[in-house]
Amino acid sequence: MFENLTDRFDSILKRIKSRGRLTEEDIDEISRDIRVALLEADVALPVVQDFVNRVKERCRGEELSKSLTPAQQVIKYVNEELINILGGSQLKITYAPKPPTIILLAGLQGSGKTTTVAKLGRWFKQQGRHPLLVGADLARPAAVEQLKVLGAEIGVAVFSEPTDPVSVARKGVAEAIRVGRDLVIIDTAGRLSIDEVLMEEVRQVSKAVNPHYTFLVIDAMTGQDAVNTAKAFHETLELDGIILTKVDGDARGGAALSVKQIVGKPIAFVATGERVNELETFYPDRMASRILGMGDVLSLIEKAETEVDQNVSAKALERMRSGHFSLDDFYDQLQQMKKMGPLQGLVSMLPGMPKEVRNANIDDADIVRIEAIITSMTAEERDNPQILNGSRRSRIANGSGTSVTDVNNLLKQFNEMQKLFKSPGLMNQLMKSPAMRKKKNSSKGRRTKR
Ligand SMILES: Nc1nc2c(ncn2[C@@H]2O[C@H](COP(=O)(O)OP(=O)(O)OP(=O)(O)O)[C@@H](O)[C@H]2O)c(=O)[nH]1
Ligand SMILES: [Mg+2]
Repeated sequence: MFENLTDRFDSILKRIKSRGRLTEEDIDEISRDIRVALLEADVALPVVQDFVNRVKERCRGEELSKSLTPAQQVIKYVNEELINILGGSQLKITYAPKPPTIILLAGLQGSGKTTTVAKLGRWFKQQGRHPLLVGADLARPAAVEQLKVLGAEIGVAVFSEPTDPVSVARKGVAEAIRVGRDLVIIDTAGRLSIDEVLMEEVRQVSKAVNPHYTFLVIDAMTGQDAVNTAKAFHETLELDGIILTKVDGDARGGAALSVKQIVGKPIAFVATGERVNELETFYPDRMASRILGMGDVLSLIEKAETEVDQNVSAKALERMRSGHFSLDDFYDQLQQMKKMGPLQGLVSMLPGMPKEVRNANIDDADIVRIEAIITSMTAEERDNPQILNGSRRSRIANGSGTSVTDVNNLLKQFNEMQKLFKSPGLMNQLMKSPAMRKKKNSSKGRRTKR
Protein backbone atom coordinates (compact mmCIF):
# COMPACT_ATOMS: atom_id res chain seq x y z
CA MET A 1 0.00 0.00 0.00
CA PHE A 2 1.02 3.61 -0.54
CA GLU A 3 3.88 2.79 -2.93
CA ASN A 4 2.88 5.56 -5.32
CA LEU A 5 2.54 8.13 -2.60
CA THR A 6 5.88 7.17 -1.12
CA ASP A 7 7.55 7.76 -4.46
CA ARG A 8 5.86 11.13 -4.87
CA PHE A 9 6.85 12.33 -1.43
CA ASP A 10 10.31 11.05 -2.06
CA SER A 11 10.76 13.25 -5.09
CA ILE A 12 9.15 16.29 -3.46
CA LEU A 13 11.46 16.06 -0.49
CA LYS A 14 14.51 15.34 -2.55
CA ARG A 15 14.03 18.57 -4.40
CA ILE A 16 14.03 20.70 -1.27
CA LYS A 17 16.69 18.75 0.56
CA SER A 18 19.54 21.01 -0.41
CA ARG A 19 17.74 24.31 0.14
CA GLY A 20 19.00 26.53 2.89
CA ARG A 21 15.68 28.16 3.64
CA LEU A 22 12.17 28.00 2.26
CA THR A 23 10.79 30.98 0.42
CA GLU A 24 7.10 31.69 -0.06
CA GLU A 25 7.41 30.26 -3.58
CA ASP A 26 9.02 27.08 -2.23
CA ILE A 27 6.14 26.63 0.17
CA ASP A 28 3.61 27.15 -2.61
CA GLU A 29 5.41 24.66 -4.78
CA ILE A 30 5.57 22.06 -2.02
CA SER A 31 1.89 22.54 -1.24
CA ARG A 32 0.98 22.13 -4.88
CA ASP A 33 3.02 18.96 -5.19
CA ILE A 34 1.62 17.43 -2.02
CA ARG A 35 -1.87 18.23 -3.22
CA VAL A 36 -1.31 16.46 -6.53
CA ALA A 37 0.33 13.50 -4.78
CA LEU A 38 -2.63 13.05 -2.43
CA LEU A 39 -5.21 13.44 -5.18
CA GLU A 40 -3.39 10.84 -7.23
CA ALA A 41 -3.50 8.54 -4.24
CA ASP A 42 -7.29 8.90 -4.40
CA VAL A 43 -7.61 10.76 -1.12
CA ALA A 44 -10.95 12.54 -0.67
CA LEU A 45 -10.84 16.18 -1.74
CA PRO A 46 -11.81 17.78 1.58
CA VAL A 47 -9.14 15.72 3.29
CA VAL A 48 -6.54 16.84 0.76
CA GLN A 49 -7.49 20.48 1.17
CA ASP A 50 -7.29 20.34 4.93
CA PHE A 51 -4.01 18.51 4.85
CA VAL A 52 -2.33 20.89 2.45
CA ASN A 53 -3.59 23.95 4.28
CA ARG A 54 -2.28 22.72 7.57
CA VAL A 55 1.14 21.86 6.23
CA LYS A 56 1.32 25.19 4.48
CA GLU A 57 0.34 27.14 7.54
CA ARG A 58 2.91 25.39 9.63
CA CYS A 59 5.67 25.93 7.07
CA ARG A 60 4.86 29.62 7.03
CA GLY A 61 3.94 30.23 10.59
CA GLU A 62 6.72 28.75 12.55
CA GLU A 63 10.15 30.00 13.18
CA LEU A 64 12.40 27.54 11.42
CA SER A 65 13.92 25.37 14.08
CA LYS A 66 17.64 25.85 14.34
CA SER A 67 18.33 22.19 14.66
CA LEU A 68 16.49 21.08 11.55
CA THR A 69 17.05 21.73 7.89
CA PRO A 70 14.01 23.03 5.98
CA ALA A 71 13.55 19.62 4.41
CA GLN A 72 13.55 17.94 7.80
CA GLN A 73 11.09 20.53 9.01
CA VAL A 74 8.70 19.86 6.13
CA ILE A 75 9.02 16.13 6.71
CA LYS A 76 8.18 16.67 10.35
CA TYR A 77 4.98 18.54 9.48
CA VAL A 78 3.92 16.12 6.78
CA ASN A 79 4.62 13.21 9.07
CA GLU A 80 2.58 14.68 11.90
CA GLU A 81 -0.31 15.57 9.61
CA LEU A 82 -0.28 12.08 8.12
CA ILE A 83 -0.48 10.53 11.57
CA ASN A 84 -3.32 12.87 12.27
CA ILE A 85 -5.40 11.93 9.22
CA LEU A 86 -4.66 8.27 9.74
CA GLY A 87 -6.37 8.47 13.09
CA GLY A 88 -3.84 9.80 15.59
CA SER A 89 -3.31 6.98 18.00
CA GLN A 90 -3.93 3.29 17.73
CA LEU A 91 -7.36 1.90 18.61
CA LYS A 92 -7.03 -0.31 21.66
CA ILE A 93 -9.59 -2.99 22.37
CA THR A 94 -10.94 -3.00 25.90
CA TYR A 95 -12.67 -6.17 26.93
CA ALA A 96 -16.08 -6.18 28.52
CA PRO A 97 -15.86 -6.50 32.30
CA LYS A 98 -18.67 -9.01 32.07
CA PRO A 99 -17.76 -11.38 29.21
CA PRO A 100 -18.34 -12.06 26.45
CA THR A 101 -17.03 -9.07 24.55
CA ILE A 102 -19.23 -8.89 21.47
CA ILE A 103 -17.87 -7.82 18.10
CA LEU A 104 -20.06 -7.30 15.07
CA LEU A 105 -18.74 -7.10 11.52
CA ALA A 106 -20.65 -5.45 8.70
CA GLY A 107 -19.79 -4.48 5.17
CA LEU A 108 -20.50 -4.71 1.48
CA GLN A 109 -20.61 -7.98 -0.36
CA GLY A 110 -17.19 -9.44 -0.95
CA SER A 111 -15.41 -6.88 1.19
CA GLY A 112 -13.81 -9.64 3.23
CA LYS A 113 -16.08 -9.95 6.29
CA THR A 114 -16.10 -13.71 6.66
CA THR A 115 -12.35 -14.02 6.14
CA THR A 116 -11.82 -11.21 8.62
CA VAL A 117 -14.02 -12.85 11.26
CA ALA A 118 -11.66 -15.81 11.15
CA LYS A 119 -8.55 -13.61 11.15
CA LEU A 120 -9.86 -11.77 14.17
CA GLY A 121 -10.67 -15.06 15.85
CA ARG A 122 -7.07 -16.08 15.39
CA TRP A 123 -5.77 -12.70 16.50
CA PHE A 124 -7.84 -12.68 19.71
CA LYS A 125 -6.88 -16.25 20.40
CA GLN A 126 -3.25 -15.15 20.27
CA GLN A 127 -4.12 -12.43 22.77
CA GLY A 128 -5.22 -15.15 25.16
CA ARG A 129 -8.97 -14.85 24.52
CA HIS A 130 -11.42 -17.64 23.87
CA PRO A 131 -13.52 -16.59 20.91
CA LEU A 132 -16.65 -18.06 19.41
CA LEU A 133 -17.45 -17.24 15.80
CA VAL A 134 -21.09 -16.73 14.93
CA GLY A 135 -22.38 -17.13 11.39
CA ALA A 136 -25.32 -14.78 11.05
CA ASP A 137 -25.06 -14.52 7.28
CA LEU A 138 -27.97 -16.65 6.20
CA ALA A 139 -28.49 -14.82 2.91
CA ARG A 140 -25.87 -16.86 1.10
CA PRO A 141 -26.18 -20.63 1.56
CA ALA A 142 -22.44 -21.28 1.55
CA ALA A 143 -21.55 -18.47 3.98
CA VAL A 144 -21.85 -20.51 7.16
CA GLU A 145 -19.97 -23.40 5.57
CA GLN A 146 -17.15 -21.00 4.60
CA LEU A 147 -16.94 -19.76 8.17
CA LYS A 148 -16.86 -23.31 9.52
CA VAL A 149 -13.96 -24.23 7.26
CA LEU A 150 -12.05 -21.17 8.42
CA GLY A 151 -12.96 -21.85 12.04
CA ALA A 152 -11.56 -25.36 11.76
CA GLU A 153 -8.36 -23.96 10.27
CA ILE A 154 -7.76 -21.67 13.23
CA GLY A 155 -9.18 -24.05 15.82
CA VAL A 156 -12.07 -21.86 16.90
CA ALA A 157 -15.66 -23.09 17.25
CA VAL A 158 -18.41 -21.70 15.01
CA PHE A 159 -22.05 -21.34 15.99
CA SER A 160 -24.94 -21.03 13.55
CA GLU A 161 -28.38 -22.43 12.82
CA PRO A 162 -30.79 -22.07 9.91
CA THR A 163 -33.24 -19.69 11.54
CA ASP A 164 -32.86 -15.95 11.09
CA PRO A 165 -29.88 -13.62 11.60
CA VAL A 166 -31.24 -11.88 14.69
CA SER A 167 -31.96 -15.11 16.45
CA VAL A 168 -28.63 -16.66 15.43
CA ALA A 169 -26.76 -13.68 16.82
CA ARG A 170 -28.70 -13.73 20.06
CA LYS A 171 -28.29 -17.47 20.51
CA GLY A 172 -24.63 -17.21 19.58
CA VAL A 173 -24.03 -14.92 22.54
CA ALA A 174 -26.00 -17.24 24.84
CA GLU A 175 -23.98 -20.17 23.55
CA ALA A 176 -20.72 -18.35 24.29
CA ILE A 177 -21.84 -17.76 27.86
CA ARG A 178 -22.95 -21.37 28.18
CA VAL A 179 -19.62 -22.81 27.03
CA GLY A 180 -17.50 -20.18 28.73
CA ARG A 181 -16.18 -18.26 25.73
CA ASP A 182 -15.20 -14.69 26.52
CA LEU A 183 -15.47 -13.16 23.05
CA VAL A 184 -18.01 -13.40 20.23
CA ILE A 185 -17.40 -12.35 16.66
CA ILE A 186 -20.48 -12.12 14.47
CA ASP A 187 -20.38 -12.42 10.68
CA THR A 188 -23.25 -10.77 8.82
CA ALA A 189 -24.61 -10.88 5.28
CA GLY A 190 -22.98 -8.79 2.58
CA ARG A 191 -24.84 -5.98 0.99
CA LEU A 192 -24.48 -5.31 -2.70
CA SER A 193 -24.82 -1.62 -2.17
CA ILE A 194 -26.63 0.43 0.36
CA ASP A 195 -29.75 -1.67 0.46
CA GLU A 196 -32.43 -0.60 2.94
CA VAL A 197 -33.72 -4.10 3.67
CA LEU A 198 -30.29 -5.50 4.47
CA MET A 199 -29.34 -2.39 6.40
CA GLU A 200 -32.41 -2.93 8.51
CA GLU A 201 -31.35 -6.54 9.07
CA VAL A 202 -27.92 -5.65 10.40
CA ARG A 203 -29.47 -2.90 12.50
CA GLN A 204 -31.76 -5.48 14.08
CA VAL A 205 -28.86 -7.84 14.73
CA SER A 206 -26.97 -5.01 16.37
CA LYS A 207 -29.97 -4.06 18.50
CA ALA A 208 -30.44 -7.65 19.61
CA VAL A 209 -26.90 -8.22 20.88
CA ASN A 210 -25.73 -4.67 21.62
CA PRO A 211 -22.11 -5.23 20.50
CA HIS A 212 -19.15 -3.69 22.32
CA TYR A 213 -17.45 -3.12 18.99
CA THR A 214 -18.96 -2.71 15.56
CA PHE A 215 -16.40 -2.81 12.81
CA LEU A 216 -17.06 -1.99 9.20
CA VAL A 217 -15.07 -4.07 6.77
CA ILE A 218 -14.08 -2.16 3.67
CA ASP A 219 -12.12 -3.13 0.62
CA ALA A 220 -9.15 -0.77 0.21
CA MET A 221 -9.10 -1.35 -3.52
CA THR A 222 -12.44 0.40 -3.93
CA GLY A 223 -10.84 3.70 -2.84
CA GLN A 224 -13.28 6.62 -2.58
CA ASP A 225 -16.32 4.36 -2.89
CA ALA A 226 -15.24 2.57 0.23
CA VAL A 227 -15.27 5.82 2.13
CA ASN A 228 -18.77 6.71 0.94
CA THR A 229 -19.96 3.27 1.97
CA ALA A 230 -18.44 3.78 5.37
CA LYS A 231 -20.30 7.03 5.79
CA ALA A 232 -23.64 5.39 4.96
CA PHE A 233 -22.99 2.50 7.32
CA HIS A 234 -21.96 4.80 10.09
CA GLU A 235 -25.28 6.63 9.84
CA THR A 236 -27.06 3.32 10.39
CA LEU A 237 -24.82 1.49 12.80
CA GLU A 238 -22.58 3.69 14.92
CA LEU A 239 -19.29 2.17 14.02
CA ASP A 240 -16.36 1.92 16.40
CA GLY A 241 -13.77 1.40 13.76
CA ILE A 242 -12.86 0.28 10.30
CA ILE A 243 -11.14 -2.85 9.14
CA LEU A 244 -9.47 -2.18 5.85
CA THR A 245 -8.99 -5.30 3.73
CA LYS A 246 -7.03 -6.12 0.59
CA VAL A 247 -4.42 -3.46 1.23
CA ASP A 248 -2.03 -5.88 -0.46
CA GLY A 249 -3.68 -5.04 -3.76
CA ASP A 250 -3.91 -1.31 -3.22
CA ALA A 251 -0.97 0.80 -4.29
CA ARG A 252 -2.70 4.11 -3.67
CA GLY A 253 -4.04 4.11 -0.16
CA GLY A 254 -6.76 6.72 -0.66
CA ALA A 255 -9.33 4.93 1.46
CA ALA A 256 -6.94 4.58 4.36
CA LEU A 257 -6.06 8.24 4.24
CA SER A 258 -9.63 9.51 3.93
CA VAL A 259 -11.75 7.32 6.09
CA LYS A 260 -10.92 8.72 9.52
CA GLN A 261 -11.64 12.28 8.57
CA ILE A 262 -14.78 11.55 6.55
CA VAL A 263 -16.36 8.99 8.87
CA GLY A 264 -14.77 10.11 12.11
CA LYS A 265 -13.77 6.56 13.03
CA PRO A 266 -10.24 5.16 12.98
CA ILE A 267 -8.89 2.12 11.23
CA ALA A 268 -8.52 -0.66 13.77
CA PHE A 269 -6.96 -3.41 11.64
CA VAL A 270 -5.69 -3.87 8.12
CA ALA A 271 -5.86 -7.14 6.22
CA THR A 272 -2.92 -7.74 3.97
CA GLY A 273 -3.77 -10.99 2.21
CA GLU A 274 -6.12 -13.92 1.93
CA ARG A 275 -4.56 -16.12 4.58
CA VAL A 276 -5.83 -16.18 8.16
CA ASN A 277 -2.60 -14.78 9.55
CA GLU A 278 -2.66 -11.75 7.27
CA LEU A 279 -4.15 -9.22 9.65
CA GLU A 280 -2.29 -6.41 11.38
CA THR A 281 -3.15 -3.97 14.10
CA PHE A 282 -3.16 -0.53 12.58
CA TYR A 283 -0.64 1.99 13.89
CA PRO A 284 -1.11 5.47 12.38
CA ASP A 285 2.41 6.56 13.24
CA ARG A 286 4.07 3.52 11.71
CA MET A 287 1.93 3.84 8.64
CA ALA A 288 2.91 7.49 8.26
CA SER A 289 6.57 6.53 8.41
CA ARG A 290 6.02 3.88 5.82
CA ILE A 291 4.29 6.35 3.54
CA LEU A 292 7.10 8.81 3.85
CA GLY A 293 9.67 6.15 3.10
CA MET A 294 12.77 8.25 3.50
CA GLY A 295 10.87 10.69 5.60
CA ASP A 296 11.38 9.15 8.94
CA VAL A 297 14.83 10.62 9.20
CA LEU A 298 13.47 12.84 11.91
CA SER A 299 12.54 10.14 14.37
CA LEU A 300 15.74 8.42 13.46
CA ILE A 301 17.60 11.50 14.53
CA GLU A 302 15.45 11.84 17.63
CA LYS A 303 16.03 8.24 18.52
CA ALA A 304 19.69 8.50 17.79
CA GLU A 305 19.93 11.47 20.09
CA THR A 306 18.19 9.80 22.98
CA GLU A 307 19.26 6.22 22.73
CA VAL A 308 22.50 5.91 20.94
CA ASP A 309 25.83 6.25 22.58
CA GLN A 310 27.06 9.42 20.94
CA ASN A 311 30.69 8.59 21.39
CA VAL A 312 30.32 5.33 19.54
CA SER A 313 28.41 7.03 16.73
CA ALA A 314 30.88 9.85 16.42
CA LYS A 315 33.75 7.41 16.33
CA ALA A 316 32.03 5.37 13.64
CA LEU A 317 31.30 8.48 11.65
CA GLU A 318 34.88 9.59 11.78
CA ARG A 319 35.91 6.19 10.56
CA MET A 320 33.38 6.25 7.76
CA ARG A 321 34.73 9.59 6.68
CA SER A 322 38.29 8.52 6.79
CA GLY A 323 37.35 5.56 4.62
CA HIS A 324 38.29 3.00 7.22
CA PHE A 325 35.03 1.53 8.36
CA SER A 326 35.62 -2.03 9.49
CA LEU A 327 33.32 -4.89 10.32
CA ASP A 328 33.98 -4.10 13.99
CA ASP A 329 32.48 -0.68 13.46
CA PHE A 330 29.65 -2.28 11.58
CA TYR A 331 29.04 -4.57 14.53
CA ASP A 332 29.05 -1.62 16.94
CA GLN A 333 26.53 0.12 14.75
CA LEU A 334 24.28 -2.91 14.77
CA GLN A 335 24.32 -2.88 18.56
CA GLN A 336 23.39 0.78 18.50
CA MET A 337 20.63 0.16 16.03
CA LYS A 338 19.24 -2.59 18.18
CA LYS A 339 18.81 -0.12 21.02
CA MET A 340 16.53 1.89 18.80
CA GLY A 341 13.87 -0.80 18.74
CA PRO A 342 12.56 -3.00 15.98
CA LEU A 343 14.93 -3.05 13.07
CA GLN A 344 12.21 -3.47 10.54
CA GLY A 345 12.13 -0.33 8.50
CA LEU A 346 15.21 1.24 9.99
CA VAL A 347 16.88 1.34 6.63
CA SER A 348 13.88 3.14 5.25
CA MET A 349 14.52 5.91 7.75
CA LEU A 350 17.82 6.78 6.16
CA PRO A 351 17.73 9.62 3.69
CA GLY A 352 18.58 9.13 0.08
CA MET A 353 18.29 5.37 0.05
CA PRO A 354 17.44 4.00 -3.35
CA LYS A 355 13.95 2.57 -3.66
CA GLU A 356 15.16 -1.01 -3.85
CA VAL A 357 17.07 -0.68 -0.61
CA ARG A 358 14.22 1.13 1.09
CA ASN A 359 11.78 -1.62 0.27
CA ALA A 360 14.09 -4.41 1.32
CA ASN A 361 13.19 -5.86 4.69
CA ILE A 362 15.80 -6.34 7.35
CA ASP A 363 14.34 -8.33 10.16
CA ASP A 364 15.70 -9.27 13.52
CA ALA A 365 16.57 -12.76 12.34
CA ASP A 366 18.86 -11.20 9.72
CA ILE A 367 20.59 -9.25 12.45
CA VAL A 368 21.15 -12.33 14.56
CA ARG A 369 22.70 -14.00 11.52
CA ILE A 370 24.90 -11.02 10.77
CA GLU A 371 26.09 -10.89 14.36
CA ALA A 372 26.91 -14.58 14.34
CA ILE A 373 28.92 -14.19 11.15
CA ILE A 374 30.88 -11.19 12.38
CA THR A 375 31.66 -12.74 15.74
CA SER A 376 32.97 -15.86 13.99
CA MET A 377 35.70 -13.82 12.32
CA THR A 378 39.14 -13.15 13.71
CA ALA A 379 40.04 -9.60 14.69
CA GLU A 380 42.23 -9.36 11.64
CA GLU A 381 39.44 -10.44 9.34
CA ARG A 382 37.04 -7.96 10.83
CA ASP A 383 39.48 -5.14 10.39
CA ASN A 384 40.47 -6.17 6.93
CA PRO A 385 37.68 -8.07 5.17
CA GLN A 386 39.60 -8.21 1.89
CA ILE A 387 41.59 -11.16 3.21
CA LEU A 388 38.44 -13.28 3.40
CA ASN A 389 39.13 -15.92 0.80
CA GLY A 390 37.06 -19.01 0.07
CA SER A 391 38.38 -21.20 2.85
CA ARG A 392 38.07 -18.47 5.46
CA ARG A 393 34.53 -17.84 4.33
CA SER A 394 33.53 -21.45 4.68
CA ARG A 395 35.16 -21.64 8.12
CA ILE A 396 33.12 -18.59 9.19
CA ALA A 397 29.94 -20.09 7.74
CA ASN A 398 30.53 -23.25 9.74
CA GLY A 399 31.40 -21.39 12.89
CA SER A 400 28.32 -19.18 12.74
CA GLY A 401 25.87 -21.85 11.68
CA THR A 402 25.15 -20.04 8.44
CA SER A 403 25.97 -20.74 4.81
CA VAL A 404 28.75 -19.43 2.61
CA THR A 405 26.04 -17.61 0.67
CA ASP A 406 25.02 -15.80 3.86
CA VAL A 407 28.63 -14.79 4.46
CA ASN A 408 29.02 -13.66 0.87
CA ASN A 409 25.82 -11.66 1.06
CA LEU A 410 26.93 -9.91 4.21
CA LEU A 411 30.28 -9.01 2.70
CA LYS A 412 28.57 -7.74 -0.41
CA GLN A 413 26.23 -5.59 1.65
CA PHE A 414 29.14 -4.34 3.67
CA ASN A 415 30.98 -3.35 0.50
CA GLU A 416 27.94 -1.48 -0.76
CA MET A 417 27.70 0.29 2.56
CA GLN A 418 31.31 1.34 2.40
CA LYS A 419 30.74 2.70 -1.06
CA LEU A 420 27.73 4.59 0.21
CA PHE A 421 29.72 6.09 3.05
CA LYS A 422 32.29 7.34 0.63
CA SER A 423 29.64 9.27 -1.28
CA PRO A 424 29.77 12.88 -0.12
CA GLY A 425 25.98 13.39 -0.21
CA LEU A 426 25.20 11.02 2.59
CA MET A 427 28.02 12.24 4.76
CA ASN A 428 26.85 15.81 4.44
CA GLN A 429 23.36 14.80 5.40
CA LEU A 430 24.58 12.95 8.45
CA MET A 431 26.92 15.71 9.52
CA LYS A 432 24.02 18.15 9.34
CA SER A 433 21.99 16.26 11.89
CA PRO A 434 21.81 17.96 15.28
CA ALA A 435 23.45 15.04 17.02
CA MET A 436 26.49 15.27 14.86
CA ARG A 437 26.67 19.01 14.99
CA LYS A 438 26.76 18.90 18.74
CA LYS A 439 29.50 16.34 18.54
CA LYS A 440 31.53 18.38 16.12
CA ASN A 441 31.28 21.51 18.24
CA SER A 442 32.32 19.79 21.41
CA SER A 443 35.30 18.14 19.82
CA LYS A 444 36.27 21.49 18.34
CA GLY A 445 36.11 22.91 21.84
CA ARG A 446 38.46 20.27 23.11
CA ARG A 447 40.90 20.79 20.33
CA THR A 448 41.28 24.55 20.98
CA LYS A 449 41.82 23.91 24.64
CA ARG A 450 44.69 21.58 23.94
N1 LIG B 1 -5.89 -10.23 -1.38
C1 LIG B 1 -6.75 -10.23 -0.37
N2 LIG B 1 -7.90 -10.91 -0.49
C2 LIG B 1 -8.75 -10.92 0.55
C3 LIG B 1 -8.47 -10.22 1.74
N3 LIG B 1 -9.51 -10.40 2.58
C4 LIG B 1 -10.40 -11.18 1.91
N4 LIG B 1 -9.96 -11.50 0.69
C5 LIG B 1 -10.63 -12.29 -0.35
O1 LIG B 1 -11.80 -11.61 -0.77
C6 LIG B 1 -12.81 -12.52 -1.10
C7 LIG B 1 -14.08 -12.24 -0.36
O2 LIG B 1 -13.85 -12.49 1.01
P1 LIG B 1 -15.02 -12.89 2.01
O3 LIG B 1 -14.42 -12.96 3.37
O4 LIG B 1 -15.79 -14.04 1.53
O5 LIG B 1 -15.91 -11.59 1.90
P2 LIG B 1 -17.34 -11.32 2.53
O6 LIG B 1 -17.42 -9.86 2.83
O7 LIG B 1 -17.60 -12.24 3.64
O8 LIG B 1 -18.28 -11.66 1.30
P3 LIG B 1 -19.87 -11.89 1.33
O9 LIG B 1 -20.16 -12.79 2.50
O10 LIG B 1 -20.18 -12.52 0.03
O11 LIG B 1 -20.48 -10.57 1.47
C8 LIG B 1 -12.25 -13.89 -0.81
O12 LIG B 1 -11.77 -14.47 -2.00
C9 LIG B 1 -11.12 -13.62 0.15
O13 LIG B 1 -10.11 -14.60 0.08
C10 LIG B 1 -7.22 -9.50 1.83
O14 LIG B 1 -6.88 -8.85 2.82
N5 LIG B 1 -6.41 -9.54 0.75
MG1 LIG C 1 -19.17 -13.50 4.02
